[in-house]
Order: sequence, then C-alpha cells, then structure tokens
Amino acid sequence: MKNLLLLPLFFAAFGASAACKPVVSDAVLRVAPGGMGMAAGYFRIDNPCSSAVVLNRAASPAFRSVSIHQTVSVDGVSRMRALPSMTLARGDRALFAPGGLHIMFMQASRALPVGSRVPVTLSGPGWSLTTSFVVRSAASPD
Ligand SMILES: [Cu+2]
Repeated sequence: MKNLLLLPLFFAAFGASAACKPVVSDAVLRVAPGGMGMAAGYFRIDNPCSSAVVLNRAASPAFRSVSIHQTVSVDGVSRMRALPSMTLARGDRALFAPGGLHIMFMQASRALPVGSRVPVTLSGPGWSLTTSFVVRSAASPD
C-alpha cells in the first residue's frame, strides 16, 4: 500500500526532470497561394516544466528550409525577421499566430494538399518534439 501511494510522487518528480518537454497544440500549416512552396506554421506552445525551455530549431522532411520567424511592425510596415531562439518561462505559453511568431517553411519538397499532415520537429537544448501540422490554405478562415 505504501508503494502505491509513492507512485504518483515518482511520476510528479519525473515530470519535473530535465526530460520535460513543452506541449504543442492546434498546429496548422498555411500554404501560401501560387504554389511557391512556402508556408507558415501556427500553433500554441505550453511549458509545463519546472524550468524555462528554449526553442531554437525547427525542421520538416517536407521542406528544405525551416526557420523561426517573427513579424514585426517597423514604421507601420510589417516585416518578417528570423528569430534565432525563443524562451518560454516555467509555466508560460506562447501563441504562434498570424502577424507575430510563426515557423517559416520554404522550398517544399513535395505536394501539400489541404487536409494532409506534415511532421514538424521542434527542438531546443535537451528536448525534441515531433508534431503533425494540418495543411490549410492561406485563405481559410480558421
Ligand atoms: Cu516568415
């Protein structure tokens, strides 16, 4: 009986270890119109871990170039710039959404029909996570 009571404590401790990963949800990939092989990735990322996590790499077998981008407004003109890394504080979350943070996909190596899924690996020091991104057209409202 004593051992059974200790089990949840063990898992709680394990969840807070260095192997803890952020959680990605609502991942979509919006393909730019015109067949230029470009797309933007949007999702929500939560850090349930007991320490900060750093995201500094994104990759996908469906694209030759993948990077973390941020859209910023400079003198009223919105521009995209590459973001070498982003840090999520303990318990924090970030939204990758149009007009802000996004994953920039370029040079698609295969067709990307709407509704299909593309694996994307996000990673940082000490963690790596592969998520299925659902392909949407850039014009779709959701
Ligand atoms: Cu971009």
